[in-house]
Amino acid sequence: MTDTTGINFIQALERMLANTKNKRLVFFVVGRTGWGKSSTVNSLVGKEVSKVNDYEPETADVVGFDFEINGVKATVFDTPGLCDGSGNDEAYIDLISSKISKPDSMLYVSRLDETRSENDRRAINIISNALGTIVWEYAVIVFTFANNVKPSEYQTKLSTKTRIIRQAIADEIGNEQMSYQIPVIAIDNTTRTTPDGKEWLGNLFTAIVERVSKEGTIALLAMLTEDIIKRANLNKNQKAIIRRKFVDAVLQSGGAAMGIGVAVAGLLNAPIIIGFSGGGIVGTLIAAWLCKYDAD
Ligand SMILES: Nc1nc2c(ncn2[C@@H]2O[C@H](COP(=O)(O)OP(=O)(O)OP(=O)(O)O)[C@@H](O)[C@H]2O)c(=O)[nH]1
Ligand SMILES: [Mg+2]
Repeated sequence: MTDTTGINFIQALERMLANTKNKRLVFFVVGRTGWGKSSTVNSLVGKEVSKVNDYEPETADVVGFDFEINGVKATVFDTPGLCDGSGNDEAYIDLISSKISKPDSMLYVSRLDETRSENDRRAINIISNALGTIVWEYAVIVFTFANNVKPSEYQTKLSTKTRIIRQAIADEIGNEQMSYQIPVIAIDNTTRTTPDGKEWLGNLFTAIVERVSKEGTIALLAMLTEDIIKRANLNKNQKAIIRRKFVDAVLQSGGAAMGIGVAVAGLLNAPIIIGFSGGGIVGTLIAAWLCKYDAD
């Protein structure tokens, strides 16, 4: 397909992806030991990339593990031992900042059924000191173990816990507005649904795409294979949010300079490139893009 400026859309996408080829997406998963960090990463990826522990680790560490989806390289940094009472916070702050410069996405994991907030406050303090308050811009708050809460108490517990965590972040960073913009997603790694009967995976994917750093957006979208999109069972609203983020990223990453800005902006509404059967990474990105048409 060729747009009005004569530049082939697929070629332009290929160029953009080539620009992000050397990009390694950095995810940072934070939360107390046993609260479901590794399980959450595995739920997202759809297979076991991070080891799920039924025991408590003894030493504080920051562990990075690498994986690749659809040719896009990523590293997930996990924080076993954070706030398990054994570590020295100063040392942990140094350790985190020595291993991670700037994550593209941060998942802040806490249990929905855990009401004490001292551990959260401590974790929030450590992260903010190690990576700077800017890290909250890329954050998604994830409440695990949602099904440990009774359906009748779910909404109340969710809003209470949301308020407590956002307030703890606001107190730490001195920025209420930034804190209250962080999306909160309740999940349960043992089932597809939360106590309100809704599927959670699509919400989590969408929130991560919404919050990922500008530099990481195209790479993250290129990771969204048809498989993942199907598994997440994205609804129309979620797809619209992802499309919006994609268009913004194209416009910001030089799409305008390539002359495809206007064409891409037009794609938000125009049904095009149906029937394109390219392979590889661009093909998959297009597949992701096309998912808008089954929702309209
Ligand atoms: N019911 C329920 N169990 C969960 C959930 N998430 C994780 N688990 C279980 O909780 C235990 C700990 O999960 P992990 O994913 O290893 O937790 P972690 O935060 O990575 O723990 P560390 O690596 O030790 O810091 C495992 O037995 C998981 O199966 C959840 O959402 N609901
Ligand atoms: Mg773990």
